[in-house]
Amino acid sequence: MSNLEKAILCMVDVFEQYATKDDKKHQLSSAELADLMNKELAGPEFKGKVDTDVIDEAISKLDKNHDGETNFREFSMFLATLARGYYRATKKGKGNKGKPAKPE
Ligand SMILES: [Ca+2]
Repeated sequence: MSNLEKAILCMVDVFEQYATKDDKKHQLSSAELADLMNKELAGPEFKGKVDTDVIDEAISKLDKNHDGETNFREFSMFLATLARGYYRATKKGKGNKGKPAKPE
């Protein structure tokens, strides 16, 4: 399997791993999301590169339909925002780190 295919499968697997911990199997509750963030998005290799503003922005956009739960659609957009933040931090150097993500 290609790296990109693996990445897509990983996104789905991680979502399911955390979303199925309570009765709502297709939604991440705030507790499940906090657990996911603490265990899956706290490594120094990632956190050191992506500006906390980008992470905060991604979290604030998470619950698009304001039902207190994160569905896969919302989760995938959250990951896209983080991926963009990581890309910008890696490709454009420190000078651009503090700026919010803009459409490209
Ligand atoms: Ca759930």
